[in-house]
Order: sequence, then structure tokens, then C-alpha cells
Amino acid sequence: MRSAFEFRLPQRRLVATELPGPRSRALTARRVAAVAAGVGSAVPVYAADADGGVVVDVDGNSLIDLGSGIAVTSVGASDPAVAQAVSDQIRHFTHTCFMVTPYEGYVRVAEELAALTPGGHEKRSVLFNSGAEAVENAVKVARLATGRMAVVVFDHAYHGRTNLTMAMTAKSMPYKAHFGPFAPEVYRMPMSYPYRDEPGLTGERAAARAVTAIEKQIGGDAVAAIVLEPVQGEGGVVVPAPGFVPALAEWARANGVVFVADEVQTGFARTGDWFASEHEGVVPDLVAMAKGIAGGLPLSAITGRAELLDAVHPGGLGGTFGGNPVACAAALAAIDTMRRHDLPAHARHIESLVVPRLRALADDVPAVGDVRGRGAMLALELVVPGSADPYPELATVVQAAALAQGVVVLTCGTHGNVIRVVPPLVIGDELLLDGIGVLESILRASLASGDVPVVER
Ligand code: PLZ
Repeated sequence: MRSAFEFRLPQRRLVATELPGPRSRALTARRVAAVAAGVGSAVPVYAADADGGVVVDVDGNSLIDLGSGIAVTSVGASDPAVAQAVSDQIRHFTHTCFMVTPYEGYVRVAEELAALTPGGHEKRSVLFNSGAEAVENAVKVARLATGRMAVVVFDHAYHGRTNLTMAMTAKSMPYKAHFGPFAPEVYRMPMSYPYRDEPGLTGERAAARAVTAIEKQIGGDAVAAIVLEPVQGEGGVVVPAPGFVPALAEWARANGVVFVADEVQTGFARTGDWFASEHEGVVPDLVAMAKGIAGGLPLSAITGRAELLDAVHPGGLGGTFGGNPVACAAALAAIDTMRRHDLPAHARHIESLVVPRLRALADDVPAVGDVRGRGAMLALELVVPGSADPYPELATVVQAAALAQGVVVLTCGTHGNVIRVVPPLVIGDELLLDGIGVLESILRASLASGDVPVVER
């Protein structure tokens, strides 16, 4: 695909210093004396600039960005349309509070979300600041509208770090450990995870397994909401078997349960559709969104059936900063960029370029147990050769080696053994394949070189 984008920064990989370089190391020294140790960073390299598919660090290294700031900068980190919209808005007002003197940008974003999210039904939206806040509010709405309390979530799920969403997130370390007690009435069910499920378990049967557990452990008439990532992100880019998501949505409909799609990570073109639910024609009752929605500015939303959202009493939903006017202006510009350049098609193109390369790699490198994902949300699951045992040590080594060669790549997964490829959707082919080539050469060499701790289990 020929790039229709013109970038401010050269789209190249350039390693000018050791990584991290001296300026990044000096910032790390200041950071440890000022920033709480509880905040992590994937790589110890400080950004000075970013555009298209590159992040330029404070030492002048130009790094290929295969992480998009955790799947956020789909339109790039400095899309000119977003930058223009933000600066125009800032010159007028930065804040009035939608709950005090409302403004058109918020209404326009809600109109766009009604048009873009799956389903032709009457919809309403509310805007917030973070993905966790969106998920949490989806649960509030589902509980009020149904008069029920139980919330169903799944193994490997990630929904956030607030008290309720910690309860909904599966992984203890680092997200939940020692932060309890957690919110009650959250029930975790088995996920469909084709690489690790018994061979041949269809999506329908995996859904039936979850439904049986729901009916036995909670009772269908006690469930307010099923909250599901249609493709799981932090949990390891787990793509459920075909039929899983539609079967759960259908069961929810038949039982008066609100089906909430957590599209915080999958939304806004990431998986090759505007929303991942569309892939199998699923129409969620409520959609939670954030990340890619506003070109990097903090904005999140829930959009859903009018009768659910309008059931809530006036004043029941909101927040001081929710739907900030600058973030709304950014969202309108980012959505326009996504539409004008057909970024869902870009995501599918990225899949078509990268997946064959990763599959060939998996054929040669026994530590690559699985290649999966959809659109520009792709991943390699690393395992101890000759087994399906997770190999997080190798993922850590690959991430560090990639950085040394000028590529930023993220790990994820319940076991920390998944390398994910989630580049900006505007990244050019050459840059993307250069980055993939670096990952390939590291993985091909890693086990032979002895750099990786050989794990006996
Ligand atoms: N739902 C599906 O992926 C955020 C979190 C990284 P916030 N994922 C990245 C970290 O370590 O904090 C996420 C998500 C899904 C909800 C969230 C939460 O979104 O904007 O981070 O609150």
C-alpha cells in the first residue's frame, strides 16, 4: 500500500547511541528520585518527538514504534489534523465542564460514535477520561438498567486499574497484588483460547462451557452484564475461536443480560474493522472505547442502546474532565483521518504483510508457539521449545535486544510470554518490515547465541 501520508520526521530506524543513551540514563536517574517506583516503563528511553511510525528519543535515536503507546496512536503521535484541531480549540477554551456549560464538540463526538459503533439502533453516549472509567461506567449503567448485580468477565481479561476494574482484570501481578479488597459480584469464566484449549474446541462449545458455568454459579437472571474484549489485549492478544463472541452475545440477549464489548484496545480500526465486534456481526448493547479514539489525547466513551443509557437519572453519570473540549476536538480530527485514509484497510494491510513473515518464523523457530491476532493487533506467543510452557524470559530478552537495535516492542500475556506488534496504523511498509526483520533476526539467533536463559521445566 503506498503511503498517502506525509510525515514531519524521517521514517527511519537510526541507532545513534547505545540504548538507553546518556540523556535517557540521566533522566532515569532523576526519575527514580521523583517518580514513584510503582509506575513502570516498557523501555528506559525518553521520548523527544514522535511522528508516523517513529519515536525519536532524547539522544537522537529514531526508534521504530511497534507499540503505539499501547495501541493508542493509530493515526500517529502527531497527526497534523489532530494537532491543528487541538491548537484551534485551545485558543478558544480548554475547559468549561460539560456538566456546567456544555459545548458542541461533545455532542458531535457522541453523534460520530452513534454512527461508527455496530448496530443501527437508537444510541446514546457518555464521555470520560480513561478506559477503566468507561468500563466502570458501562457496569454502572448495566446494573441500574437491569436491577441486577453480577458481572461476568473472563480468564486473561484486562479492564483497568480502578477498584472495580481491578476486580474485573484477571492478572494479579502487577495489577491487583496487595491492592484488595476488590469489588464484589464479579465472576470469572473460562475464555476461548484456541492455542491453549483442548484441540478442536469450537467457539460455540467454549461459549457453552462459559454459559454452563454462569448458569450454575450465578444464575442467568442474576447477571447484569457480560463484559468481554472481542480480542483480548493485555491478556496476550487472545483471539477467541469463531462463534464464541456471537454465542455469548446471543445468550445475553435471550437472558436479559447487557452484553458489553470492551473495545478500549480493539476499537477505532485497530483490528481491521472499526470495531472488532463487527468481524462476526456482533452488535453489543454497550461499547466501551478509549485509546485510539482521540489521536493520543485522553478521552474515553461508552455508547449503547438509548433505553439503557437513558434509564439513568440526570446527574448519575459524569465527571469534571469527562469529554474535555480539547480531547473532543482531537477525537473529531482523528476520526476524520481514520475515515479519509480508510485506516481499517491499513490495519488489514499490516496483517497481510506481517502475518506471513511471522508464520514463516514460527516454522523455523520452535520457541514461537503461536502466531495470532487480527489487523494491526498481532502477536507471537513464546514457549519453551518442545513444549507449550510459557517462556517469558525469552520475551524479555527479545524486547531488550529489539530496543538495542532501535525497535520498541511490547510484551503482554498472563505469563508475560507474548510479543505484540501493534504499530501506528499509518506506519509505512518499509519501516514496518524493517522492524519485523529485527524481531526475526533476534528470534532466529536467540536460542543459538546463548543470550537467553535456557529454561528447564
Ligand atoms: N480495557 C481492553 O486494554 C488498557 C493498560 C496498561 P486505561 N490497556 C493498557 C497498563 O498497564 O495500565 C485497557 C484495555 C482494555 C480497559 C483498559 C483500561 O484503559 O485507559 O488504561 O484506563
